[in-house]
Amino acid sequence: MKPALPLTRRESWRALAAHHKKVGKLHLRELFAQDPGRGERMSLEAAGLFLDYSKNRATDETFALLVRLAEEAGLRGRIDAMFSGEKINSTEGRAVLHAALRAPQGAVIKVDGQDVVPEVHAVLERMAAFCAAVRGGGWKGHTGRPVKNIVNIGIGGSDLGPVMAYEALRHYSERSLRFRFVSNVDGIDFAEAVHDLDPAETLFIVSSKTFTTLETMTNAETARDWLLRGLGGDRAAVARHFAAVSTNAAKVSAFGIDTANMFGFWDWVGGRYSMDSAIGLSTMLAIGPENFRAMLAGFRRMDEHFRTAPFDRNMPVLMGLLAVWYGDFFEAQTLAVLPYEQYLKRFPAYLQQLTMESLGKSVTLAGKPVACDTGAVYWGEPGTNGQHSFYQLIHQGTRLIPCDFIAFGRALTPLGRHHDLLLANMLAQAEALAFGKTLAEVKAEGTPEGLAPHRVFAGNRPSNTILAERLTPETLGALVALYEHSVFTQGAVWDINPFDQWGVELGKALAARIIPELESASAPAPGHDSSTASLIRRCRHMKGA
Ligand code: G6Q
Repeated sequence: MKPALPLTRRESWRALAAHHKKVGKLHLRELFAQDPGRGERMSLEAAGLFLDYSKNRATDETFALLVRLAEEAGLRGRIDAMFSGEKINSTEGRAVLHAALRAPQGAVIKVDGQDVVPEVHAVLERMAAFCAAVRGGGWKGHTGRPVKNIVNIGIGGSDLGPVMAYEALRHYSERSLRFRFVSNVDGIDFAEAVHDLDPAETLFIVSSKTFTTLETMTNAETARDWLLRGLGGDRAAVARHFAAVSTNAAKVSAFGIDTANMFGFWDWVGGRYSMDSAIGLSTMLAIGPENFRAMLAGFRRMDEHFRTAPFDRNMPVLMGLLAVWYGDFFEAQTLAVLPYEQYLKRFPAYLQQLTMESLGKSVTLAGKPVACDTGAVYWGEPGTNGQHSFYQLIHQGTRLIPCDFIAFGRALTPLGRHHDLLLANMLAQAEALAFGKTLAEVKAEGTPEGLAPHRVFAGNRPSNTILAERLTPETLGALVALYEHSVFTQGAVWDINPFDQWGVELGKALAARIIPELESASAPAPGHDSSTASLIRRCRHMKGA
């Protein structure tokens, strides 16, 4: 469904712009004073997650207007189109069906007339059988020893999800297995990952949708050399020590991997939306098939909520609309994601790809320049560490940085007072950001005149707080799906394609040209700007060429 008018000329956009003039300066102190029930009222539960969105610079009217914006953007039709397998990734001619990866057995989702759900479950079952063999010690390496180390080789979407999920669900992982993740083409990544591993006990999972990615194939070849060196050079060893996750059977087989140990997925799964496909093989090896299925169930619950809940009670929709509100009307450039949960330490990095690769676009679906700012810079670190570094700027700097706080009511490993201290800090930060401390309050504490302005906290810094009872595979699935669908909502409002990533291509192509220029014995022919040419000369000189 094509919206009739460009975004910024639509009625809802203009109404929001006028409304922003009216409420943009309202302080959260006033909003809370006017409505004592605000904290409870502006909250929502879905798929095991609780969202408090009351500390946002928004009134009931703001939310009503934002919902109108979503409606005018045709969000409902776009959601239906995604879930029914339409080729909404129009620049790549593909359906977008990560939701099918967690569809229950028996559901019917068709792509080009073909129901994809049975294939999804067939792959999940093969993954489960493989995991049972490896985890149970039945899978033997080339010398007859069971696997103790699992090294996932992949990059981007074939790495960030697996790393994040492994770290997030470590509590549930099989501790007798060691997991490592290699992504960077910098050889140090591989060297450090294997320096203390015995090849006879090591299984590599080469995770690459295309099986052509420079970094992954370079690391996979280095891994194969390392393995063969360590096991006496018999190429038959490769089949016992390598599995692949890919859509490219020919290339997997050419590499020497037995396609019986290849786990497939489909072109309708985007890299950054693939952690719940076979790309999650390392996750399943770590936490076991049952926990993996529980994670899928969490995704599914959030999918259902997103698909069916009215927009004004829809968690991903509200979070996506708030991101639009701050980015386009308050000119916020960034958004901080602050998990108060050490296991989620890689969650901000994961979200960076999900949000920024998806929403870093400047043309609409029709190829016209967008009329407003699109994706924000997402960043963050786990609390409380961030409090002792960059929170200063969030509290007292000149920029508006909306924050998402994430925490869990119960610790997975309760240790003395730790969890209460952790939660108290998170609650305090959100409170301090919203309400601040006035000059009068600072002075009333007896602060010397000259110091008082330095100790003022303006407040009015918005945040969401997401709480769940415990970090479980299911809550992780729901949390990831929450952000996936928030991204979808933002993409729909901006009328951009959140499923392609053409912006990564130019650098790749230029690197392919520079590689031989660095490696060749003779000086490269001219053909670069003077800066790049001189840097190439210097690099060649430094490596002694
Ligand atoms: C994600 C991108 C990208 C991709 C990597 C790895 O949405 O498509 O990050 O996941 O470039 O690609 P391969 O899995 O094909 O190696």
